Amino acid sequence: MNQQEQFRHWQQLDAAHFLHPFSDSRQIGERGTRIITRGEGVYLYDAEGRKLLDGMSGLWCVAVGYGRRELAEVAARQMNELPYYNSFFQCATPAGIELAAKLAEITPPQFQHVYFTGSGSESIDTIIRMVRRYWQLEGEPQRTVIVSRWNGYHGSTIAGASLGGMKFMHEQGLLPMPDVEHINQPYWFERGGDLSPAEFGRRAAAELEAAILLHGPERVAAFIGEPIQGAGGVIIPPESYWPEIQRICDRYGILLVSDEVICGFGRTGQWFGCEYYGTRPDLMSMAKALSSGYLPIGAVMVGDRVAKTLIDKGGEFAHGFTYSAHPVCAAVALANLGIIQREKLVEHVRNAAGPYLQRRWAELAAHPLVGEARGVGLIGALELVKAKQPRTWFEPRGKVGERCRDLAIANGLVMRATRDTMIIAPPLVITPGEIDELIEKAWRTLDQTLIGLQKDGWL
Ligand code: PXG
Repeated sequence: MNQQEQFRHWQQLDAAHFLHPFSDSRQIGERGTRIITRGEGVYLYDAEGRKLLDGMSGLWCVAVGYGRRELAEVAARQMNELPYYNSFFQCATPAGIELAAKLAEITPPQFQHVYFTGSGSESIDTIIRMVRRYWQLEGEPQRTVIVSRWNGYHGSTIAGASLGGMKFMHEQGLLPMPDVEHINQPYWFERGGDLSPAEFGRRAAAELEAAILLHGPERVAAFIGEPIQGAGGVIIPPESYWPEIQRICDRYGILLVSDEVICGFGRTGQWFGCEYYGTRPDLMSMAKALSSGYLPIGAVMVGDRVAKTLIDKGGEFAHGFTYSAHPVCAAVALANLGIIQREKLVEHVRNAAGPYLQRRWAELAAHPLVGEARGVGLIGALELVKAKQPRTWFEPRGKVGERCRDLAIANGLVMRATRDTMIIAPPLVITPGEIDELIEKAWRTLDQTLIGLQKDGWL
């Protein structure tokens, strides 16, 4: 089979047998899947031999870039030595122990304990069980309500999808689960109206206090949020938002949970998103860049307040996954964190790549389709609008984003579309030259999107 025949063959098998996450299978069958075969640095290669600059780090994962032989070698060594053992029943493996100690070292000082999982969703489920167990042990078992945000994303399990505020997920079956309360997101560009970002941020945070008072403070267990909402469209809260959320959590004694699945491990230019915003969470969920996506692994950092109660008063915590602290995943995660430290990638994002990307990204705001170009560190978003003043979206929402994404891929750039918000989060190792290439491809894509929209009567 030549390359093209092989590609078609894979597409046929895919359409016949493979049900994809968050995908319309009939549409995939009609249009055909994109099949990625290889990666090196910030680049991907597909089954047709095309080279793509991966502006999304896989799916917010591949912090150290593709093709790290070192990680492959660590995995092979660990597989030969001990491919699997569990961490139940008083057992551990050296890789799991060393990773736990490394995480205690690099996370904020209140975190000395870690609970391992297999993914971000499992981390969220674990947190819900831990939060409720904590309040039981503290003699307040009626504290079961968890507050989160509309349009937040916390995974796809029953609990993760419930805490998440994606209505279209809830609608597909009896969600959210009981005792989950959603408040509005701090999305200034969409909802800020005439308010300054600072005033809007304070009002968005005040919704937490209103939710607490609605249920009664004695009923509320925790608040959970992503420091910057990722999957929801890179919603960057005003500076006033997180300090106010922290103040409200402190005032009512409720636990603060920072979902660091996307913001963790350098994405913002700090190790963790909570450090970027100056909050002091009691729990953090992590996954993705913990292993740069080379193997699946997640974790929950358990702060001293919760850890002390669970350990001193709790006895056995009846919870665990077969693959908690899987030794191969743990060894690769440890080596991945070693690369991030050795190559000073967090500092690289903070001092070099982040500021340069943000400066170049801001230039895109001059494009007629772009209503706002925002970003932090190595995250960026563009709001595609029909008119800038007053802000007017294309109707129906989401179609223009999809067109723009397809054109970006045709131009050799992977960007993601959330409705009509275009998103990037490239690997932390991206160089200034690669950032220039990303911006140049994004401009060309915006120009082509505009011409297409004019031709098809959208404008
Ligand atoms: N929390 C956050 C903040 C996430 O971004 C999860 C939890 C769940 O992690 P797992 O490992 O169970 O997928 C995520 C996952 C997107 C996209 O389209 C984002 C995620 C997953 C799939 C798609 O941006 N984030």
